Amino acid sequence: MIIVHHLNNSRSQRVLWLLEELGLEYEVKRYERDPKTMLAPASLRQVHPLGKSPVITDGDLVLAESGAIVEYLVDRYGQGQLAPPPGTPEWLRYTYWLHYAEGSAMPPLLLKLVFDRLEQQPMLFLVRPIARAISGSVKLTHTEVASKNRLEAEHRRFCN
Ligand SMILES: N[C@@H](CCC(=O)N[C@@H](CS)C(=O)NCC(=O)O)C(=O)O
Repeated sequence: MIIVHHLNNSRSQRVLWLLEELGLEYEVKRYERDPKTMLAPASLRQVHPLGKSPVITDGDLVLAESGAIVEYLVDRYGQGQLAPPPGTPEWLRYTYWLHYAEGSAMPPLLLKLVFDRLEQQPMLFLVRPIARAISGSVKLTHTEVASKNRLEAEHRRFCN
């Protein structure tokens, strides 16, 4: 039986979505983030040393990294569904987008999340404008403009 070690509000959704698409049976073991730090509980580290979610177990196999889990499940249980045949141009494109999600799309989104949170934190009145200026500058160069330009370029290349 496949067990999904699922953290609330996490990329584990990618895995649950895929399992539903493939119509597979699975169990969900739930973990809750620390409400202050938003980090995963230490118990997740006992499943996999990365200590992050998602992790799946399937018999003796313990696998982390959502992209690797997606590849494993499609390869092991997909029976040709959801992935094009290896070696074809469609397969290259599939691999590209699979890795794009974590490799290029997620870092700017995560930076934005972190800096948005930082701006909401309680801080001294005098410090707030400085924190906002730094945060605004990072978001502008590393999140909004960067991710918008990148996405537009990707879409022009692949979707026309
Ligand atoms: N690249 C990893 C990222 C794993 C990751 O950062 N998971 C987050 C949830 S989306 C997590 O466990 N955060 C809690 C923590 O870092 O303690 C993947 O795609 O699985």
